Amino acid sequence: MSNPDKEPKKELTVQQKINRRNFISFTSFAVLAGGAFEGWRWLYKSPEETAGITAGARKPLRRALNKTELFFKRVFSDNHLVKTYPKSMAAKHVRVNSDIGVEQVKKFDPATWKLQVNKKGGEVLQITLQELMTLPKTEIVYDFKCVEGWDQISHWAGVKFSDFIKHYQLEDYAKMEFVGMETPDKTYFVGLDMPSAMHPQTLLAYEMNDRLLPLQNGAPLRLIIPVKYGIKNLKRIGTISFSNTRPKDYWAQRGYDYYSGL
Ligand SMILES: Nc1nc2c(c(=O)[nH]1)N[C@H]1C(S)=C(S)[C@@H](COP(=O)(O)O)O[C@H]1N2
Ligand SMILES: [Mo]
Repeated sequence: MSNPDKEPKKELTVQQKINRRNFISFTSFAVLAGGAFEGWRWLYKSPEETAGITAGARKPLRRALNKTELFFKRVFSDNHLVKTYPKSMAAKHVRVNSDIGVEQVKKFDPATWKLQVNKKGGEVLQITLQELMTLPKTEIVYDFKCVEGWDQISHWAGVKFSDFIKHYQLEDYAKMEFVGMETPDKTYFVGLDMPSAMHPQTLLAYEMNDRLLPLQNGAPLRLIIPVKYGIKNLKRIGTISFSNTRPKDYWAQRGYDYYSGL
């Protein structure tokens, strides 16, 4: 004879199981929904990033944006070449746009200028223009684009940044994430992601239209980085440095996109 107490007890256990499952699914749903809401509130309430290189986004959002940016950089930066044109299409009168750090034409003496490359341990490599001109020369004719809405096909020549890295045995530095460049007076400065700096069309340019650069266009040496908008094409390079953190960038500090790629 079976124990009469056992049957109802077993049924209760089944009922309990059902109850427990209901409880689990409802609470999980509530927890997830609550989590989503809390996540949104957390993002909404979290502090804004420190204004500097970039500004205006919540800190966690900026972290996510940086990740996304990195993803697209990896997908698009490698080996895509900017369209080039025949020399005959290059503008004879090249625009002179903005002149921060290059305005003092009289005070600046291109003859005594040397490119400074900051190395580890405070060591500074000093390179003259004459020395740079002994390296292989690369030319490019491409459509230079300014964020202000103009573009112009222009002709430049100089040393490929990647050739420069090889020649001065800076390969270890090129393994870092960023390059920073500034004018000798440090009033204009740009930060570049390494893949764009090492892009085969990026030049340390000293010529425009087959002549040495005019001062207003960046003599003695300027950056020509066709994968970026004009703002990144620093005129009159004073110093080059390497880092794994974003170097300061003049226009990014003023709200423009740090990457500023085309
Ligand atoms: N030192 C320095 N480099 C600079 C700038 C500047 O103000 N100072 N302006 C940038 C911008 S916004 C553009 S569009 C190009 C213009 O180059 P260009 O004067 O040779 O046409 O230089 C870039 N490099
Ligand atoms: Mo520009």
